[in-house]
Amino acid sequence: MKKIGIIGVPMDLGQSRRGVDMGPSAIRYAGLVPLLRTLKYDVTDFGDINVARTEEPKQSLNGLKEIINSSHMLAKKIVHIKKDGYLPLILGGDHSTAIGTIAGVATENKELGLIWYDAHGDLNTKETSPSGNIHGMPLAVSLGYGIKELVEIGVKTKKVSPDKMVIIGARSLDDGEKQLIKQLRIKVFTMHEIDRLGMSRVMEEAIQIVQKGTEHVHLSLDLDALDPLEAPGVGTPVTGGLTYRESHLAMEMLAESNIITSAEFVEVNPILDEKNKTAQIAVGLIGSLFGQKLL
Ligand code: NNH
Ligand code: MN
Ligand code: MN
Ligand code: MN
Repeated sequence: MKKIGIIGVPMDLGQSRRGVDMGPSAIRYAGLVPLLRTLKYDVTDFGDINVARTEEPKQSLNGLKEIINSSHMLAKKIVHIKKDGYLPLILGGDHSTAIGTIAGVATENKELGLIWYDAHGDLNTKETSPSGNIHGMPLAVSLGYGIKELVEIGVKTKKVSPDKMVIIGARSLDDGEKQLIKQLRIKVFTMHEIDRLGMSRVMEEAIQIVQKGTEHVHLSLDLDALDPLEAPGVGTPVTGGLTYRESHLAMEMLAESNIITSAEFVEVNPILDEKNKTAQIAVGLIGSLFGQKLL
């Protein structure tokens, strides 16, 4: 039986709206573990990473110290459960948690494929960020750009190569992010490409790109990739997003391709949600990712 290991990261210091630290609980309450068990997985919930609280007023890069610490803890925990044969499933928390997740799944000698499913690029550095929020930086950090203490977490500084990754669902990019995308030639399936080609074609192309020459592929799914009409419980909603159906199809195609070796679902904010709707969507998508089908 395949083993899945769940780790929660109650982190809300990477951005300025409180409540996303309750995301892991909300996803658990929406029935994650029982669902994965009905899908015949051996599931262990390893609980939450101990994220330090800070009551200081919000300022640019506030929470950096805490994010560095919890990213180290998360990466270490992931390495440990992987050794024990678990597929790591991480529940956020704001997207700064991806820094620790990717540091934990990246290995010294194997290339990591990466799918970044998000309304945003998360490709800012301290210099380009308009907000100073670290949750807008994790993809840049994983590519080796940005704050040194974050880039240096894990076995190597550059966890992902630009040619082994894709961004899906983008519709809000800052100037510095656009520049980095051009410079590194990152493949971005914006909402335009998804409208034009359809999610099915987009996923076929995405799967080709991320699995080429790699043995492990990580899915980083920010719930704000979905349209806020369907997934309102996120801190930085952007209109014109992906539907629940498109996202289900994307997860089902990943399940069929059998390439995903780790995943994270982030940015669920129960305070901004309507009756835990967004957490329920997260659980539905996780189900599809792990093979749930009607018949
Ligand atoms: N790009 C903006 C920033 O750097 C917003 C990032 N917000 C996100 N990213 N939710 O996924 O602050
Ligand atoms: Mn052990
Ligand atoms: Mn994000
Ligand atoms: Mn986002």
